[in-house]
Amino acid sequence: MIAYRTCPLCEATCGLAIDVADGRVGRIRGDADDVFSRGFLCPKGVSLKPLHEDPDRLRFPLVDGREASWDEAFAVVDERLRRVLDAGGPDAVAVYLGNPTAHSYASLIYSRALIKALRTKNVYTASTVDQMPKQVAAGLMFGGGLSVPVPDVDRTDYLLVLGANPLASNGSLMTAPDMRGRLRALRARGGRVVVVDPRRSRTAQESDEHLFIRPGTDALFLFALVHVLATEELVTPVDHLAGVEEVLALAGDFAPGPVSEATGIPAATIERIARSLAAGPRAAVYGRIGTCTQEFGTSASWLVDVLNALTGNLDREGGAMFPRAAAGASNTQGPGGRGKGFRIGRWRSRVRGAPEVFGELPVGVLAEEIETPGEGQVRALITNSGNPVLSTPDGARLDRALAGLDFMLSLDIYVNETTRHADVVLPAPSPLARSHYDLPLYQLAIRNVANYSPPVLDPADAGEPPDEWRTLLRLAGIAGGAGPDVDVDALDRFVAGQVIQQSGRDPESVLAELEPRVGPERILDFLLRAGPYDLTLADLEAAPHGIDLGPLEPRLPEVLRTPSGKVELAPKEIVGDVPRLRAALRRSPDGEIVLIGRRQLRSNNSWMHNLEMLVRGPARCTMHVHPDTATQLGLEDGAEATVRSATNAVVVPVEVTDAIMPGVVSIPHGWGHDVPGTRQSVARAHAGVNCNLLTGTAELEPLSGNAILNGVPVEVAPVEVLVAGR
Ligand SMILES: Nc1nc2c(c(=O)[nH]1)N[C@H]1C(S)=C(S)[C@@H](COP(=O)(O)OP(=O)(O)OC[C@H]3O[C@@H](n4cnc5c(=O)[nH]c(N)nc54)[C@H](O)[C@@H]3O)O[C@H]1N2
Ligand SMILES: Nc1nc2c(c(=O)[nH]1)N[C@H]1C(S)=C(S)[C@@H](COP(=O)(O)OP(=O)(O)OC[C@H]3O[C@@H](n4cnc5c(=O)[nH]c(N)nc54)[C@H](O)[C@@H]3O)O[C@H]1N2
Ligand code: SF4
Ligand SMILES: [Mo]
Repeated sequence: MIAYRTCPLCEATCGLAIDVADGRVGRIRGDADDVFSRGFLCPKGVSLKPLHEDPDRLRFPLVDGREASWDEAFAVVDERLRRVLDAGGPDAVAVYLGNPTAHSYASLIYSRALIKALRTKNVYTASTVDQMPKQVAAGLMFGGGLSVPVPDVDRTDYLLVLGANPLASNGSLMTAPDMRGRLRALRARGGRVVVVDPRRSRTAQESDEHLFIRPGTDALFLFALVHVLATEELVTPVDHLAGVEEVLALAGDFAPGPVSEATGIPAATIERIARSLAAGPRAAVYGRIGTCTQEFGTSASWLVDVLNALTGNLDREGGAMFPRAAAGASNTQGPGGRGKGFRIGRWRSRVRGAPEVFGELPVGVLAEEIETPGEGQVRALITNSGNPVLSTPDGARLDRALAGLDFMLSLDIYVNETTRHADVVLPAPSPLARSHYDLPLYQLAIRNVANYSPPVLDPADAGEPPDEWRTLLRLAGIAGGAGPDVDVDALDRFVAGQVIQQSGRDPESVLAELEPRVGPERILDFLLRAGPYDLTLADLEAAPHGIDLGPLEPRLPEVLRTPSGKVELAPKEIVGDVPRLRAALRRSPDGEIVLIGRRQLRSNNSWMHNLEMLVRGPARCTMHVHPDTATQLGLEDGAEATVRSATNAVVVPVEVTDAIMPGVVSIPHGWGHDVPGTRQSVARAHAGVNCNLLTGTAELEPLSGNAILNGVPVEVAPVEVLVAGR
């Protein structure tokens, strides 16, 4: 039998065709009939089989490091969590949600239920080491955190890419399987791809033009483009904008001359790029993680869409467009065109007063919230699908803080650098033993698509842990004071009822219509019915290769949820941060070495390094250094270097390459698997170093609270080889 299933590992949502016989998984190929991915897949898709079979993957709960029954594990959670809650109140329990929760609709929906039951302000996610600046910019400009315009890659003639490497990452905040094929098609139809990156990435290699940029200076570059549009009278704004004059005035200070010195991009090039953007009938600017996880992440994210708007490309075919997702998008709910907007800082973190955004606090403050005594101190942590010791800044400090907690619970499929600290670890079923729907990712897709996958294997027959939504509901029961044996089905019905009620419908009658579905399927069925295409889950079940709902269509002004009913091109919060950016113009980068990251095709942040097929071959956790910089610092290819930042130091092998600009070094994140107490034998043998020992938490991007992971000043020196006997 061939089972069809969407790959849950990254944002590309590839269709997989999986051979299954007698409850065993055979070959995994790309599904040639998938309406979106058309047979494309990457090496990670194939690795779902070894992931399913990995003996290190947890099948049973762990309590204090030993295997335990589910009932025993929940009893321990109830006892120890209650103790912390009784002593410290709701805020004494923090929650951290990691990246895979965004790829699990069950985890997304039911983690919310758990957080609600906990009533804690200490909610943290991987978003603040990732895309929060983009969400803040979108929230302020368009009124919704997921109202992020995506480049209409299949129809554009000019694509300006900053800080993204979709040929390695397979795309982010831009769901688009097979970006290589799509970029090649773009160029084949006479279009142009320009990549701005401190590294000549794989994407840059496939582009028409690559510009090296000094890390952290994208906002300056983008402002200079706006400056040129203004001075050369090339502005052709789209309708429904507020604040055009204000933005153009602000751009006055960012002339190509001074910006060229800060960014390293020649003034003439800046002028030419601005003219090309303005001239092309269909152009799109796209910025991703390199433009987010840096000092000016929100400004850079904002300016990307300012440029799209001022060149007439926002919301136009071939420009940057708003998807219309089939399910769960808040920008498809209600009358539209106007809304409550978005506010930063409804509450603040206890120790340094960092503002809340979208209901969470920056993960960069988690360690200090654990360490600092006083009322509201975090004494327990629940992690779900996260590895913050490797993936968030100042990993060493967080590691120490976790060791000092009164209680820690992790929902995870491995014992890794983070979950080794947990009193209790609760596993999840293999991706092949659960259903799947990409609730957030279809809100960011370059075509409107919907695709649901039933489980490939029956979890009970496959000896897999229970579905994660059941685990999360039992935990919600504990958090709410109902003890470890809450009636999961009743609570599930309550959660579904709440979702239905929020959309203004009558829970009882809708619940009756949705019978006999339960769990995330029931909620998905409802969200599809309440969505803009009147689909039902049965429609998706009947279409195993997905349903193509067509190319993106213009959505202004209906997509907006701002109080003014306009696109806010000059939100006061962002305008208020422009002086900080202006000051950066006067900085001299001379002689400074800065650290950036990079993604690798066969990695998935920190967590797929335990699969031999993805880690074999030469060690990948190396530091890229330009030949001139290597000479200047006395570094040799293949030898080790010490890298020291204000936070910490690591020793890492050097790889000399001219694919990185002078003065910049790059270490990939997600490595550093050589700590004691983990249970990942393959990853341990390919340990690498944790680059987030070097990144710090002293400064966070002020508007979004996002961590600054790129452009970190470092000192680099060869490791002295000690000669024995002398
Ligand atoms: N320096 C630097 N640091 C970075 C980045 C960078 O570019 N540079 N990128 C950042 C970004 S964008 C992100 S998203 C973060 C990621 O940061 P995290 O989300 O904290 O880390 P991951 O490595 O994705 O860890 C995922 C965890 O989920 C577990 N897991 C996988 N599947 C499941 C499941 O189905 N259920 C459960 N319960 N657990 C599961 C894995 O075992 C692993 O422990 O890292 C960030 N860190
Ligand atoms: N294979 C693989 N795929 C993944 C992941 C993975 O770990 N491995 N992680 C997933 C996750 S969680 C995410 S968020 C996405 C991210 O997807 P992308 O945003 O495409 O991430 P990267 O591939 O890291 O590309 C970021 C680029 O930014 C560059 N850069 C660094 N600093 C700067 C800067 O200051 N300015 C500019 N202009 N560029 C800079 C880096 O050199 C790098 O080439 O990928 C997802 N897909
Ligand atoms: S590109 Fe992403 S979605 Fe596609 S097979 Fe690879 S990991 Fe899975
Ligand atoms: Mo991410």
